[in-house]
Amino acid sequence: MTANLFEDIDAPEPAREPLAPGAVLLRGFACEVAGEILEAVNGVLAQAPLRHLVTPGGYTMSVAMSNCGPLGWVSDRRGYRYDALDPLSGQPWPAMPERWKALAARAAAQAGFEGFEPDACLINQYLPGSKLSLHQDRDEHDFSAPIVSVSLGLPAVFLFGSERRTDRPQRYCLQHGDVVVWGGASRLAFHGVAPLADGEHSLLGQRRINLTFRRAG
Ligand code: MD3
Ligand code: FE
Repeated sequence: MTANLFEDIDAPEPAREPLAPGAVLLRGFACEVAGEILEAVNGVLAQAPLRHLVTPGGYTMSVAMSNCGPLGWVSDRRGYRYDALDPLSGQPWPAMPERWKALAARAAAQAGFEGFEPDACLINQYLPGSKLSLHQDRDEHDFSAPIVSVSLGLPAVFLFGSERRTDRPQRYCLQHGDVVVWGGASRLAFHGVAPLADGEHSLLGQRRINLTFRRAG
């Protein structure tokens, strides 16, 4: 038998690491296209700049955010919601690049979610010290669709709990190019990001960018 010692490496599918029921880590899935994604991020941010949103409780978020696609996630003193218009410009959010949609759909399919069609992409920028407190993503209409996240730049410690806020979360390091699909039983899990550590990334400098693809409407 002539076993192909490289068959795992040659396989077209990336390593699929199950994190929890419905949650799958695709390590390095977006590495090859990271440069191209970053160029498109810059294009989107030229139209819809990053901004620090205020929570309904009156706190200014340390993560800077923007969106592209038909819907964008926003927060202000009135609450969290998806809106078709950027409140800064009063204009629709920039279009979601077709290549991003295709990447998100391909990642979702790898995790068993066929036919994922995101209508919102939230862009989060973390600088050293930026964090995202433990929360659930529940402003979307239909929780049967997964959320696909793409991490770029500096690594982050991602906190992943259960549907109960009080359960102690697991910690994972999310690195440049990592893609995670969060669906099924993990869709309403509490999660967050620990304060970003200092560092320098060759492509992104002193920051981390996370894209989350969502079916919001
Ligand atoms: C698990 N962003 O934007 S991405 C968010 O790294 C958010 O910027 C983090 O949480 C970030 O809402 C984490 C990973 C992620 C996104 C959505 C999830 C994990 C999730 C929804 C349900 C469960
Ligand atoms: Fe979230």
